[in-house]
Amino acid sequence: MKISVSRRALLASSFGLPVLSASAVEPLGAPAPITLVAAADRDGADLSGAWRYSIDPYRDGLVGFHGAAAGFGHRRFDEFDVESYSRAHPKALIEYDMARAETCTLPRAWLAHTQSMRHYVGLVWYQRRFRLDALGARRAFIYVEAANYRANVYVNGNHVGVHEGGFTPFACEVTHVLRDGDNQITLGVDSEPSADTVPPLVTDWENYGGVTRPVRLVITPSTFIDDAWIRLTRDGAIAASIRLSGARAANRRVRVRVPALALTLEGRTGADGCWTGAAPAPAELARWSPDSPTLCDVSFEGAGDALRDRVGFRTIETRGEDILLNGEPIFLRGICLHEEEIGAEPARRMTAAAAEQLLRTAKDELHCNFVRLAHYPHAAEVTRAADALGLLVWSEIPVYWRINWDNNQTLAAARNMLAENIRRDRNRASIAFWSVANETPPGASRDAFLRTLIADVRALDDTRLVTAALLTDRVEEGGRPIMTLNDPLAEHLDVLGVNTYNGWYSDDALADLPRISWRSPYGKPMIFSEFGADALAGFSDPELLQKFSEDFQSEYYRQTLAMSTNISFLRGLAPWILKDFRSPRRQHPVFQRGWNRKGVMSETGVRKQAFAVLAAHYDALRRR
Ligand code: GCB
Repeated sequence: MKISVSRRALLASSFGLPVLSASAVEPLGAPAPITLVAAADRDGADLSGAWRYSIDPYRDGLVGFHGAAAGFGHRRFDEFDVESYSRAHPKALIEYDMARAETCTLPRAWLAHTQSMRHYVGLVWYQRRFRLDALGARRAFIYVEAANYRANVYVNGNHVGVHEGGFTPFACEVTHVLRDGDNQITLGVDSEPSADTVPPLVTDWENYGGVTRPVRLVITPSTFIDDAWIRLTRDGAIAASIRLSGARAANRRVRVRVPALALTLEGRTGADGCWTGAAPAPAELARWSPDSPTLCDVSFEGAGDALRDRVGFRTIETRGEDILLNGEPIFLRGICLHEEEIGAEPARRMTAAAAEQLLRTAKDELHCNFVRLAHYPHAAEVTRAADALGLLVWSEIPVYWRINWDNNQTLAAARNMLAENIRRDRNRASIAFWSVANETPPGASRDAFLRTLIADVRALDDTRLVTAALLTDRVEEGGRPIMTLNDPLAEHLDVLGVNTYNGWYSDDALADLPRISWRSPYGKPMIFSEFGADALAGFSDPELLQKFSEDFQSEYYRQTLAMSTNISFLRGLAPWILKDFRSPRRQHPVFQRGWNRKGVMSETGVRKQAFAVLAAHYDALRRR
């Protein structure tokens, strides 16, 4: 069966117009920014490797000392050979020379460049050269998978884009500034947070300034498939959407094929270059699940362009207090992760191998079916690995703690991150939840801010659930602690996340934890999106059960897990956290030394006692 639809109303729900930019929220129907889905598979060049770099703590390369734009001799992105120019013009004053600056390897956070960069916060310039063979009538883009936090991009001396947000990809078109042959690219990456950024000044993780994911030169046809999405809808259809970008995007034939299902959807794009089609899912469709992570090859074709992907089909929804995967109730056996590779000196270099190592530990050893990717969008390698291994994913943006709820630019930045994250990962079957916030105190401005984000998720992707990690109230009744969900946002979410640290951040005796009762007036599923306690791997203190001992942590796990079994509306667990992670807030000189020690394994992968406690609990749950 072939069905084709091409109407603005459908497109609004398929591509989630209006489209957002970091600087402002564009009006309905404004052209979308370039998404460049599947950028890594296109022609072009991976610009990973050796780059020159130079720090610029006073932002001399951007702004003069009286506030005007930086002048000649300061602009690191200008394209000329400083050394030969200086010889030819002996009176010229040039206070940088990128061609003779230090060399580093990208991608990775700059703390790995040299010891002196360990705590650097601010602007760093990166530069390298690359070759291009005849572009002809094709288009070219610089695609940056992540640069933390704000990045300016220059090619051959031209400013081609600026991006805010350290965890999502962006593309800058460079078709008209490239030359056949030798070209120069310069990135100015500024890691400095402020009260208005997302995340804001204070978090509980290492900021990892730098270019942490690959940068690519991407070559496309003049009109190309910019966005392509396929999904199983809750009413049992396979729907697909394509958006073409380019001068000839309107009224073009497009086609989506899933050979394993003998399924073809085809039609023509509308005036805006968009098309959506749908057909009932074939009866033989093998649905993706953690137990059976079936992926199918999919091809998207149109305007002479073609993309491939491997996609799983499944539904995720709620019914009362249940979460249903493919129509069946599921309990989520999860664990939280930061984007930090295993090792003594991580540099947020999340290769496919590093992602697989982390996720396999969760899946094969802890018996997880779920991971919470805290507290920002993780590398695409992670969600790809989750698809392949069979792990449901909670994906979130860094709307964390003390956001400036009243600043429209902050809201625009958060909306843009959310949209970029969703557009990047809508084809990943593993993604079950889009989370809009972590531990934010209720209030009118915060509620309005987060309701906007929730509405954006629903417009961009109606096949996932919306969640957030909420704060809770605590009262004592008859000497018994009662934890209550009391947040107006809960009405707008599908699933309620709760981070609970009784016994770690409260002085409850561990043995009392199972007596704590939980109340929710919302009739919705709840997940413990965090619980945990610090332990230094190898530090044992069975007598005293001192905090930071493995014995304390494992007992905390036993008692918290016992508490969890008494909560009728609890549908999942994601303890904090798989691995110890860097956090500048944590400076106990014996136990922490800059690491948050709530991992069930150390930063180098040493399993703590709590690891086995959690694994045994999950093993028992999965056998039920
Ligand atoms: C939390 C935060 C998480 C922290 C954790 C902790 O509630 O969401 O980012 O790292 O607690 O260790 O205190």
